[in-house]
Amino acid sequence: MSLTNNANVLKWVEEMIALCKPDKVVWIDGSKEQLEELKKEVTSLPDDDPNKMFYLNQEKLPGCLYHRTAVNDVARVEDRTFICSKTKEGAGPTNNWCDPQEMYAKLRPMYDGVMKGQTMYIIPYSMGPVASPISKVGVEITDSIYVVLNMDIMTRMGKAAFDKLGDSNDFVRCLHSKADVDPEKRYIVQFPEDNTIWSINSAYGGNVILSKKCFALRIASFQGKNEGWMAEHMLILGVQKPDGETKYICAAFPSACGKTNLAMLIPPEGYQKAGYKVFTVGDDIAWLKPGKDGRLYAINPENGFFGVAPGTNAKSNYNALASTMKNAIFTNVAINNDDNTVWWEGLDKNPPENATEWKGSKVNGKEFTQAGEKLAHPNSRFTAPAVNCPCISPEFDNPDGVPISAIVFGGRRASTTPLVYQSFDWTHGTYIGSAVSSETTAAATGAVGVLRHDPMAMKPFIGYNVGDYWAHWLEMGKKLGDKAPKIFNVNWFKQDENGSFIWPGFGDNMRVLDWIIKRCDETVDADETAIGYLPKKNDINVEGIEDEVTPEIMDKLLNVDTDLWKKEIAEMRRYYDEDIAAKGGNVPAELYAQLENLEKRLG
Ligand code: OXD
Ligand code: MN
Repeated sequence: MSLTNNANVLKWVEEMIALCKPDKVVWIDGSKEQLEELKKEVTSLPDDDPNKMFYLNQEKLPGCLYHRTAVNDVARVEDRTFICSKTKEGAGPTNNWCDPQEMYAKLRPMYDGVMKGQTMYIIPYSMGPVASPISKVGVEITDSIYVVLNMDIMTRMGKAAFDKLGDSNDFVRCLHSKADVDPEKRYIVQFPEDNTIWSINSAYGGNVILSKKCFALRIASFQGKNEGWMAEHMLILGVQKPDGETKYICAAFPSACGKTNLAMLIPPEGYQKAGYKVFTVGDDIAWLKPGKDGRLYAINPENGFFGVAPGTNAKSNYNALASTMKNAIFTNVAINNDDNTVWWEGLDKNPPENATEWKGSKVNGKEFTQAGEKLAHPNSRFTAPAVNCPCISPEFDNPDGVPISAIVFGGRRASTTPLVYQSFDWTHGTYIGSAVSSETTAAATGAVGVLRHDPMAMKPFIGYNVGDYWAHWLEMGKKLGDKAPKIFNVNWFKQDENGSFIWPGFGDNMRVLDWIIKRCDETVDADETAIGYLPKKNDINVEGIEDEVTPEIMDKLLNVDTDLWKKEIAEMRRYYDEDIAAKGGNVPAELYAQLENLEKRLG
């Protein structure tokens, strides 16, 4: 029985049934009973079934499940991701493009009958608190129970989403089939003008949890441009100060630069004693909209965390680890067969001897890791409910969102970029965002360790022309005027001559947030430099880490090397000219002007 009378939904579902030809159709109401049935079903599959999920130790990890994906299906696939806007210019130079009708014609035969002998699940979900005016509804159709169970964690899934939708046509139509998981026929396709996403031949989270990158960033960024708001690849955190006031900060870093760690930061002891607390609103995506008072408000459209497991431990991110202790799904980590729990590189120094590595072979984990092999895939993941997070913000479900005081950009840069600096204004901050670049990691397929431009950390996620996206940023700044958040840039990854990191990072990043908040409160001065406002040397609090961050190290962290910056400018000019403008991106004149001003200030 269908869960809604919405004629638009029913018509679309009928079309998709006619196309995919499932044996059975199940509407996901979000009830506990239904989800328990699905868990039973998916864990009862034969061990060699690629869709199989496993119960983990239900005493140590209650409600937790395990899944491994095909070895060629372990990350997002940017080369097979398309923005099919009506025109090529609509998608712009940062996206693969194909004419929408051509793409539909190519994919339709692949979906034709793809669910024969299988069940189609219809998943209604809300991105953001159901009651929030900023939230939006999506419906995902899938043939994968793994997707249903992940969507339950990552979104507000179930009938309430249809109730929110009413008879409106404003929902995103998401179609997923794992098909035969053939990487040559894998497609992750957004049709922004149709509010439609089609994903086929993958069963890996980033390609199939269509609420996340596909909707909440690619489709939503396009919607935001048209409707006057922003969908950004940003964490949202709140810092409660000793005086009780909480300041909210958004931060955009490219994939695997520690967004989840910063979002769940535990302040150093001195800060805790003084009464500071950090609250997580979101770890990956922010939807930002001007509120009634003219300030910029953010909601986290998601309801859980899809985090990278390796490197997560009680020290690096206690809160993330705690979030995974119940009702979580682990994908492509290793199993400790002694007690049916999970393990990954960086969890601790004791790889289990009696292990199953992520591909499914039983190995001696100690010998295996000593031989340089990885027990868990470097992009193995946990899907964990936000409610599990010990520091989840009391405002997490606030339909109005939280008012943002600062926006922070950052990336992995061994040199050039100082620990922190502040832009002169929103337009300069937009330039800084456009200049974000980082060394690549394992979150997407491709080479690791190469420097790539990743404007606003959104390169793989802007659902339209990057030039128009920058223009939209500038437009939003004009709308917000003097109520706009202040914009900063950070770099936790500066290295010394030997390639060692010189900033301790993790919880100590609180010291930088502290400076940022003081700048927002206008309670600390700064040095005006060519690149922006920099902290005065003694204004980054190093109490408790004086041995590690000596005055000499602080000099290095805050150094602005004119020669390196001149190279940076030359590279930015090349990037704007060759990678963007020459390839159909309309770089706003205001950004070129920022580049020229920066050049002049450097002398
Ligand atoms: C992610 C990513 O999975 O950014 O969040 O790659
Ligand atoms: Mn991300």
